Amino acid sequence: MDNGRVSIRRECSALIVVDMQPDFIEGGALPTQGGRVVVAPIAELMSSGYFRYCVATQDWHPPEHISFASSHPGREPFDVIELYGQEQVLWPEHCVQGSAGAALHPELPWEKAAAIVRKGEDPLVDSYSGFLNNWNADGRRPPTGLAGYLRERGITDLFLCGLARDYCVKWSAEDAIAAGFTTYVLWDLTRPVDSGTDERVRTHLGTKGVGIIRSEQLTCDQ
Ligand code: VGL
Ligand code: ZN
Repeated sequence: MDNGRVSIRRECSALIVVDMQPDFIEGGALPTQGGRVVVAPIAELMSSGYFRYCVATQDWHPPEHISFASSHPGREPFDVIELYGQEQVLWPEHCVQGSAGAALHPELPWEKAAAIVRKGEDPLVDSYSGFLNNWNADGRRPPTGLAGYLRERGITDLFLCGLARDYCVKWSAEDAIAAGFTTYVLWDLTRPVDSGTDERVRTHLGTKGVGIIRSEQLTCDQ
């Protein structure tokens, strides 16, 4: 599959554009490595007509969100703490609701998006995945409703791109597979916060059954 063509079944396929927001691009509050590079090719894919739907996710935190290091006195960004019995990375303040860094990236054709799913709005719960929040105080991961939205529209195949490869794309892909979708990550259209994790992320997703492909492999028959 790695070198071959991947044929998109348009009628049952959606492109999921994860967190394409200025804060995750160079110059932003929580930049990925090379995020700038994926903007133009993602714009092209959104406009390609290859997918029945494009759906976007948008990281959307209130000020003083629990994932911010600044909300934990004495902590620094990228410290790891335990929160509700799980590991929580503490982040620089990013994607604060209404800020320029939280906007959908101005160079992408958002008029093509059928839906935009905001996540991370609960002040006390982080959310990497577009499908499920991270763990809450009750040890649950509340759904965003995205799986139901896609399922009700007859979508079975998902193609993920966007930022960040090692957090929101990775978690979204895992939850998509667990929810029963045939799931691909367009690896070249993602970029990580920490590129040191690339091989681990790729292997982990592959083990879960996620197809790791390059955008140049895509063909659309219909
Ligand atoms: C993300 C860390 C914190 C992401 C969001 O979009 O990957 N990473 N919030
Ligand atoms: Zn966030």
